[in-house]
Amino acid sequence: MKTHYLNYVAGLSLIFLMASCGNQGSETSQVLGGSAAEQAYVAPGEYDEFYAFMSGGYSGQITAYGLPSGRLLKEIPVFSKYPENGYGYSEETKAMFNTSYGEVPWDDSHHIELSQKDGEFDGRWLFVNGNNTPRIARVDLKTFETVEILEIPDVAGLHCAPFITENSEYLVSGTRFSVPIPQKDVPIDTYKKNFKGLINYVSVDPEHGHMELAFQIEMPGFNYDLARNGKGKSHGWSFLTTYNSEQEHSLLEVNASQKDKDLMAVINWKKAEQYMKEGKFTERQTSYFHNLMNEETSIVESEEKTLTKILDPKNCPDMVYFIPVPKSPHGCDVDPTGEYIVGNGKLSADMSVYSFDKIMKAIEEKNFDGNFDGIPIINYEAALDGIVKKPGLGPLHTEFDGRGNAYTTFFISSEVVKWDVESKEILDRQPTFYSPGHLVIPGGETKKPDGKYLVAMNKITKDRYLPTGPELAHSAQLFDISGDKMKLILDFPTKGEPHYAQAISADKIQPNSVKFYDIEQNKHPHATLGESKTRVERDGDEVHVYMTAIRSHLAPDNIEGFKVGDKVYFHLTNLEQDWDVPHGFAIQGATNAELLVMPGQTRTLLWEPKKPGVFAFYCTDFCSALHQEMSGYARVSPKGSDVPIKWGLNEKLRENEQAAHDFYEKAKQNANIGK
Ligand code: RUQ
Ligand code: CUA
Repeated sequence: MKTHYLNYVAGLSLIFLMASCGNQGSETSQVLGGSAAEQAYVAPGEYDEFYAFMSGGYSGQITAYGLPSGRLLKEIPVFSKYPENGYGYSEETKAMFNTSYGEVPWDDSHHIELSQKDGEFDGRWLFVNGNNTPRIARVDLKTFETVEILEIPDVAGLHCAPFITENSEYLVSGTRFSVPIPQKDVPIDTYKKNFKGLINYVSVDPEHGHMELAFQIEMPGFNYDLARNGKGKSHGWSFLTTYNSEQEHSLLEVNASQKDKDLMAVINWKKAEQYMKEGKFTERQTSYFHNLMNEETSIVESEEKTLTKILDPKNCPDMVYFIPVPKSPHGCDVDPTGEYIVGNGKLSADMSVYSFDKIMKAIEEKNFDGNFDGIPIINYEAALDGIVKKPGLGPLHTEFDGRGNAYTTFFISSEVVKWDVESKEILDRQPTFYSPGHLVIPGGETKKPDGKYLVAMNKITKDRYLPTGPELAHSAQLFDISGDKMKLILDFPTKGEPHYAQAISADKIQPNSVKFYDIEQNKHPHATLGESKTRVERDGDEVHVYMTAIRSHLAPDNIEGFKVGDKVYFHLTNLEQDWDVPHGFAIQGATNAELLVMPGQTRTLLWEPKKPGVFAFYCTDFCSALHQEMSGYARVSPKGSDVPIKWGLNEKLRENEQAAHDFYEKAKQNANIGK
């Protein structure tokens, strides 16, 4: 009964939508009432079934949403500084933004990749690329914090990244723009002679997740766009779409669309590993930064690296091939069995589906149509499994449900199309509002998709929501894909412009969340492990304040003896050990941001007082009923004055352990009122 009704509703909605393309916001909301809304409804107090991690595009960050509710759970700062919690402003995290260009506090994040084991998500880490200053970041899903950023040298626009292999061996990352390698001052019209593209293999340490640039493959000067790695039988291979095989450098919209077919790169990375072992690489001097949060001190340590190892396909036979793909390909997706590779030509009317077995056979039989720069081009027909005929306009990305179906987004005709991977037959199509880029099915790029939902991430919003000035909220649309036909069940705004997302069952992440922070594990050199150890130390113009926070006071809370021109470092240790009790710290006149200090952690804020007076500081996180009382004063005297350093919470407490203990107990009781 219910399904019938829903089908009827879905049909109706289609009619409404087709009837008016201008302003259908109200019509869709009418037909989306009732049972469709119920499917996405997660009652207050209940949890979502999935986490969806969306890249933030030009926000440089990641957002975590719950599915099916579409509720925004958290914004995780990655490539952009984030005053909300002091990421990039605290002394401990500043180094996360170090690059060979200096401190770069912003980037453009596109592709989320969750770590995998045996071709399934394991819920440990999340990787994301920074396009503009080529970088890859790692987020630890125990804490939802960015813990590592690795710069990738000698590439430009790291768009084709960081695509993961089935045991997280590598993050395959290709350059979007080819550039002179090594960088040098040459006329742009020497493109064909001087410009090259690098495909980077970044290894991931299986125990700690640490990234390392294992090797780079030097390729012709195309634009490397997207990639996927093989799985199951095709494990050990990477597939990367390229455009601009014309090798043009101006007006690409015309000049890079001349040829009927571009090329997909097919890389045997196991072979590449073998060549690396045999020493077939060349080394080159360069510069790139590796920034890693030390787990014990929680301080980011930054290191400049100066050497890379490069493999040249000319010296490494059987490592790289090309296959023709019709008309400016974009997405490149491998089905859960590892047999089918979908190449979407943006300007092609059809979609080409390749067979891994056929590719292998063609390679074995040397069924090549010449080569490009010595790289063999596999015969198109020999590699092709079949064609999806006239599926829609502007195919971009494909994901799979694990039941033999593929789902492709069509940017121009603004729809999601479901088709049968084996028969290539089209099974269903549903409109999206409007122009979807990526789509995501939980586990949709793994061996075991959770084919219950699909989220389309739309590029053009127009009339979906109440207007918010010229920049409208982007929209994500949730479809139920458990039945034969897709059903639109929810529409929610997103932050930034999400490019890609990955979604994972909550039970792979939720149990691992760190809940207790042992203060004894804090090895920060400026940690203050107990209120009796709080102090203020002057060293020339530098003053170090060793401060603690516990509900509901900061210690010390009265400090005198600062002088104009000092550099004051507030090292704040949060003495709480239970999660959900961060404390914040802000002081008037600071020119950076606040600190938000997690339980058991130490964070440092630099304050440079500019004028004499008495300045207030306070906790910024409403941590208890007496949060408003969690404050203090800093006295600043003129430069050269002789006011001595002096601090206190309460002199009696500092000298008398029993009094201090009683005070904390009382304070904690007060703090728990109303918590
Ligand atoms: S791309 S909208 Cu930046 Cu992944 Cu296709
Ligand atoms: Cu601590 Cu408010």
